[in-house]
Amino acid sequence: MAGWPIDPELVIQANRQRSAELARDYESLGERLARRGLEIDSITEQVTRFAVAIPTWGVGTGGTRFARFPLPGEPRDVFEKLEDCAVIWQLSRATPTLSPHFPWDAVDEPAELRARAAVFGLGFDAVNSNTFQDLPGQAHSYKFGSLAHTDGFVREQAIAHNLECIRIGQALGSKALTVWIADGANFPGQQHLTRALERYLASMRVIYAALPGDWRVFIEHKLYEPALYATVIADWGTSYVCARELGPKAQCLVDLGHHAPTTNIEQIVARLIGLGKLAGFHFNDSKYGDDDLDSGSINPFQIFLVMNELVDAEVRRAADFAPAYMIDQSHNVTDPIESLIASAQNLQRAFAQALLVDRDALAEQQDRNDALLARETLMAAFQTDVAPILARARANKEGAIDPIAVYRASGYRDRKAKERPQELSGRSGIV
Ligand code: PSV
Ligand code: MN
Repeated sequence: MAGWPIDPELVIQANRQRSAELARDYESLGERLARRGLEIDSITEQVTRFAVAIPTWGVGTGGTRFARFPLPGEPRDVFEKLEDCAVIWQLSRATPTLSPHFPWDAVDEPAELRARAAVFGLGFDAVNSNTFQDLPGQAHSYKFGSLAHTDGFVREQAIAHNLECIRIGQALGSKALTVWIADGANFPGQQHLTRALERYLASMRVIYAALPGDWRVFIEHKLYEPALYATVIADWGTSYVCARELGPKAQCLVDLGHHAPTTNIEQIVARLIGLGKLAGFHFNDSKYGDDDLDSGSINPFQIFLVMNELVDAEVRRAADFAPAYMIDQSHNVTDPIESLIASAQNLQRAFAQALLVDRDALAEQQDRNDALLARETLMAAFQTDVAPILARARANKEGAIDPIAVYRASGYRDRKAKERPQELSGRSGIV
């Protein structure tokens, strides 16, 4: 494609150097998989089709509530974010869409943004609304909530923003709105727990009614933060009840970081699939809370178990199953482009491993209550090194066999550091 941010010749040359080694590794893995009755090219073909959306906010350096350490050359507006996303897409070939956030990504002409993205072959996944912070000139504050606020004027303002997001999303070619609200209470007694949810639902009904026919709304739950005592949409149960109340176009989005550390997330995923209400994911990884660490960097087994449920649902053609895959991470100490490439790869790896699960054997072992062998069947898939499949999938689409190496060799970050002089802002926090 003309206009790639990284010279395609660099990718071709780097791939040439690695192609003989990859061919040997691929052949050897193919032989081993064949012994298990698996055809490697068909797995590669399925992996080639794996796609996950990049969050536009993810390409800027993240931070904690203590500090943010900006990286030279980080994007200053959504057009520069788009360029960074194009690098990730060019090298990984697994990230063909962006998930934008408004008003952070506000532009005068959304159609222009769409056209600029299309130059790289990029499209738009779910649009995310933001009623969790105040912006200059805003009439009403979200300090005490938005869609569930006690004051009807605040709720109206928050509803209007979501309707605006739908309008922008339509211009971008998106088909879904993700609604995460920070509403909740910091102290027992601060909020009437039942009425807060009723107010939320009443607001969401207005938003739901404005959805175009082929759109969905994704309800994103979160256990805590910034509300530290009780969050209005705290868990998948509340999210499910709201989605059911609203109707078929409302589904539940699972952000992996939005649960207590010991929660069995793959079971939640299985429940939502069974109920026909799984909207999709915000993938990330965590150790303690909503850490927003790189997908697969802490608990790759959990991601594999989630993918296992997803592949299982796909294989048995579960009803109302069309999950949207997005990443939602905060990159505090790495180059976000590298982190997002590695994360997309880790998700693709878990997907490939899940494709290797011997589902007939597993079903039979489960029916016989053979706990040990059932576990071994899953582990055989998880413990397979699928790196040659991932590399081949990328190379087949003119991506890089070793994307991080090509990215580093390209000098992209240094170039951007010169082109995008740093803005001195004291901002901290997640974006
Ligand atoms: C909240 O923690 C969240 O996961 C929501 O998806 C927000 O929109 C996103 O992070 C962006 O910061
Ligand atoms: Mn999220």
